Amino acid sequence: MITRRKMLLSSASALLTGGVSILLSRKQIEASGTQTTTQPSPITSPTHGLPYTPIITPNGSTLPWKWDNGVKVFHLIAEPVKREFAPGMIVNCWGYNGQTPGPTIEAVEGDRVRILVTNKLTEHTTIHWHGVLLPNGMDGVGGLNQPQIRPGETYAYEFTLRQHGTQMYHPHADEMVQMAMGMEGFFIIHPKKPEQPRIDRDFCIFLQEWFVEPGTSTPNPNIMTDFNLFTFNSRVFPGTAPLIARLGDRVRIRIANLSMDSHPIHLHGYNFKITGTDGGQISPSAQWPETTANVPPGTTRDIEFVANAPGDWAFHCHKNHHVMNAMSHTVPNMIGVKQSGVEREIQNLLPDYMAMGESGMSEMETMKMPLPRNTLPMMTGKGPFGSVEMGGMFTVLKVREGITGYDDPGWYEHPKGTIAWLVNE
Ligand SMILES: [Cu+2]
Repeated sequence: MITRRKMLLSSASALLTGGVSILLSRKQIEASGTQTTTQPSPITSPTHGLPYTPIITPNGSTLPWKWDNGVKVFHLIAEPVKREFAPGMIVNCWGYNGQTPGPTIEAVEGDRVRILVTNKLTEHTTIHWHGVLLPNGMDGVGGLNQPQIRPGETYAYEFTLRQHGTQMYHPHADEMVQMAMGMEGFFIIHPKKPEQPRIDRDFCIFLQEWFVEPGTSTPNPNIMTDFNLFTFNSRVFPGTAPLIARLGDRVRIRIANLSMDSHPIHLHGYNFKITGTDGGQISPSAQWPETTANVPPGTTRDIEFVANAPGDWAFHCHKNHHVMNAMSHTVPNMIGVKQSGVEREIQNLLPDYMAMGESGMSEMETMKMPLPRNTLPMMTGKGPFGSVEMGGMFTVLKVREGITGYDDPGWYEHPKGTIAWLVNE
């Protein structure tokens, strides 16, 4: 027996040598406004004339950089951040440069990079460059490879990129707390030789899971298994940005996981190949077709396909509890239990009592129960045909013919006769 309140609380609980770039001519760099000196200024990276397709971080951004005598200089600031998981819920996280995940670092194989890390947290931190091949003293394990970066200090990491692929960055200090609070980011290294065929849309999505008690705002890092919020780039559906592609685009989605669980990420309407991991490229002869990419903790997976099927295609974790928002596993299983007449009788004793779950949980969507503050509905999201009844790790791949830009094109308009229909018997 549960009351509405109890249900909610327990449940609802470049390679630059001698100043000469082999990737970007000096003219290109200047034309793009990138600084070629050490002048302090807002960093703006070049976006034109690049030998690669710039990464798209949905609900996020790319970390700007500037040249300093042939070195690409980046600056990460570790700090507390307030992150809106979806409209109606703001979470007290930790991250970098005001974001979780931190901004995506993008560079090219052969680049020499210097990454400044300033600690604005209340405790020490470090950064480990996960999967990046580098000198041991740059590996960022606090106590093992370097002293801890204390609050207020700035450390510089500098190394030459000897590989390409989808890598990550994250703290290697008080890991249990710092990663559970959202400290992580992509470190993407493009190949020196431009890819053929060229990728048209290159997305990256970071997976994370959290426990935020309903009615509160701060993740509890002590939780080991029973998480209640599951995010793509620290957003839950319907707060996750759709992935937009033009019909015929070659699409790559890079997925990274630093959570405590594996996440089988499934794409509807397509099959794809897993083309890379944080260990590097997978040779074409070793790739096989898939519709779901399992992404274990501490790894990345790149998936690739040609967007040849127009529509609004679901893209989500296939663990059922990872596509809903905060709920509890202490909810009794009432499926198939006849509760008629029971509700009124119990309400005499417990006015808040609500019979529920008899025919499934989708009714949760329509119950409109009052929610604790800063708490999202368990399953929600409006589609063109009604509620999508999803939350958590869910977004939509929108493939359209003839679009001239990548703004959200709205819902798919199905050709006549291509929607499932109601049969009158
Ligand atoms: Cu999952």
